[in-house]
Amino acid sequence: MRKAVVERKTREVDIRIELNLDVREYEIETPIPFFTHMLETFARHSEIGLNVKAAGDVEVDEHHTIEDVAISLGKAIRDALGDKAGIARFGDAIVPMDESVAICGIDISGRGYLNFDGLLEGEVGGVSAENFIHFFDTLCRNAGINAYISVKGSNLHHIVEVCFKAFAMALKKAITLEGKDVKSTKGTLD
Ligand SMILES: [Mn+2]
Repeated sequence: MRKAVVERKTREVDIRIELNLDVREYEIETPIPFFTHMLETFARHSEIGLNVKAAGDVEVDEHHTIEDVAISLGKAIRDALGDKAGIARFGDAIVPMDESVAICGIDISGRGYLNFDGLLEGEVGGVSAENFIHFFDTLCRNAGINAYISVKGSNLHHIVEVCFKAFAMALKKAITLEGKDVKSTKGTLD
């Protein structure tokens, strides 16, 4: 089974994530409603089974909670993928959302790197939008995913949400099982 459980308790956060790449149910609880909305969007469009229970020191600000969910989610994806045998490895998506559009390409290479092209400035749902670039960067580094995200638009809610949709749809393709071998001339994706 391609699944993982990650728990992360620090002085700033208390997070538990259960992830199953091969079921579709999700339940997300965080103290930041807009972030919950984004994680639900991610789960829905990646079709990854995801149970997130996150508490954090949002009285400081939202940064720690968003960052540590990204660390935990990234580790859970990496754990659940195991040796990555049989996965498509690459995935892509071009997703419009009203006036906004995002392009995402993913390579589950084992090497975490985010190439983000776009402007996320301002506040949405009480969250500074730059936290979402940090979210994707932290997620990619902990999951061993190389992602390119390009986004433009004028409504910040749409701009952030369409990034989550495009990332999720590209990841859905990349984790799809299509064979038995590790898709690399090196013979490994670690
Ligand atoms: Mn929305």
